[in-house]
Amino acid sequence: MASDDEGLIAELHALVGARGLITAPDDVAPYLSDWRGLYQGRSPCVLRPADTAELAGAMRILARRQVPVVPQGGNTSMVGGAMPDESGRQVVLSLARMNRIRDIDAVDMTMVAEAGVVLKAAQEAAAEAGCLFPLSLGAEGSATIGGVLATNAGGNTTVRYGNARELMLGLEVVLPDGTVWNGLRRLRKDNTGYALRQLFVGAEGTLGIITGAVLRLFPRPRAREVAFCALPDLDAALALFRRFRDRDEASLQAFEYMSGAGIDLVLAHIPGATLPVASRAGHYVLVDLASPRPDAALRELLEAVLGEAFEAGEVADAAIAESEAQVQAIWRLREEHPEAQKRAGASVKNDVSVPVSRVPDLIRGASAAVTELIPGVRPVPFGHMGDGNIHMNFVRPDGMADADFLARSHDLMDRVNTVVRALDGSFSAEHGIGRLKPSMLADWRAGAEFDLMRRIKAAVDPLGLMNPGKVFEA
Ligand code: FAD
Ligand code: 2HG
Ligand code: ZN
Repeated sequence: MASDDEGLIAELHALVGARGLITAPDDVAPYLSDWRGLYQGRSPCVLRPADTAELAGAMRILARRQVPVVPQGGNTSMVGGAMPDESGRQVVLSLARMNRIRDIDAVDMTMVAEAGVVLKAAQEAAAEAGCLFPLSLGAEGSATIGGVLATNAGGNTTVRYGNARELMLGLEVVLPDGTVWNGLRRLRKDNTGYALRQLFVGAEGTLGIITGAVLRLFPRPRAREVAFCALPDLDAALALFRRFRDRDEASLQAFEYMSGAGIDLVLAHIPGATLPVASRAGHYVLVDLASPRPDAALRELLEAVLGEAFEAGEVADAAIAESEAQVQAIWRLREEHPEAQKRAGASVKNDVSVPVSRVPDLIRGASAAVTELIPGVRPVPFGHMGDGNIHMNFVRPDGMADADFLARSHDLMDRVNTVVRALDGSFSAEHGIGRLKPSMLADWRAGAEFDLMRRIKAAVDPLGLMNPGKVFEA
């Protein structure tokens, strides 16, 4: 260990104590690799402060010593956002110990949660109070409130409730120099100058550390219906979405697309997964309807819309969940897509969005463009069709070595992005920029927009210590 590191560790240890600092290499190791296995970082230690005051003190030490900081929540980033680089200079800052729910107010419909609260724990606390915290995603058992806000996570319910930024009213943030900004206001109207809280949402830890948040709660659903539908083609998926939206937009809480290839991977690699419809199809959607009104008659709505769609030839077969266990089994087919893909071999992910009306064009166009580049590649598009965000992913061809396929990642992503650009879309819908996509950001947002981002970064983090190499190139 370098003597600089020894001095730093001694000073941090004096502040946060043994529970607040991990230094043994075996214990530091789990913080240094990401879920996708794309990056392997190095760090002299992992800082785990107990509260905001300790964290602020640690930030003052790090700023004085000019040590870069990498905030980490549940470490579920899909773009290497929470990974330190290979220099061994960057300190990982884990928010895991700051996991208290400070307050729930069922009149104001708010929850004050610390950054390290796991998303599922926040959902459960809201449910215990008779409310709903609607953000929902496959990694919710590990992802944290700090992480979902720092990435402006979307997930399955964006179509109804919006992204993480729409679910947040106030923030507490520790700035790079250790200043604490307490903006934990629970107001629905608060036009007092710049909306600074929104600056930190989606900033991926490059401007400051989110330590707590006021989250919006909603009435809990008292009626729910979930269906899994097999469809003949992509245009049918769009037509079905329109039918539900036109009939009762407010009841649509998720509309998720899956391809035949994706479902086949789930059935092959996830033990216990079974197809709820009679035969396999090229395309599927999961429809989740919910309402706070117990008399919402969602079953009638679902059957009426599916009946019309059958008549129109848009739905080939459908299964409606008859129990909570069946709801979970249907959702599992969707949520196990990332894991099934991981088990199928190397894959390249493109978290892209287009206007909803262009989703069929996106899937067809990107699949064709990448198949032309790499014959035999397996397109596995899936995701949040109701908000236009499709995970336009590709698994390596059978028989191709993982490394050979991954060597083509950038060419492959370029092909997809060309299609996305032509459809007025975005190269990053919900996972963020992280370490994977800074060059894309510089390219896509070049000009006044990128220049303004850089000026904000320089103003808030003049020493460039906050999560270097993420969002902006190192
Ligand atoms: P981390 O991965 O630890 O960090 C993410 C970024 O936020 C990093 O840049 C990190 O430095 C920064 N950060 C973390 N905490 C703080 C903090 N307190 N202050 C400042 N910066 C911080 N994302 C979606 O949007 N929708 C999905 O449907 C979805 N599904 C997923 C499914 C799986 C199986 C997996 C593995 C990931 C999925 N993700 C999804 C990606 C991921 O972005 C989310 O899981 C989540 O937003 C990350 O939370 P986290 O606590 O794990 O953050
Ligand atoms: C999801 O929607 C996540 O399941 C992960 O955003 C997507 O694996 C992916 O590409
Ligand atoms: Zn997603």
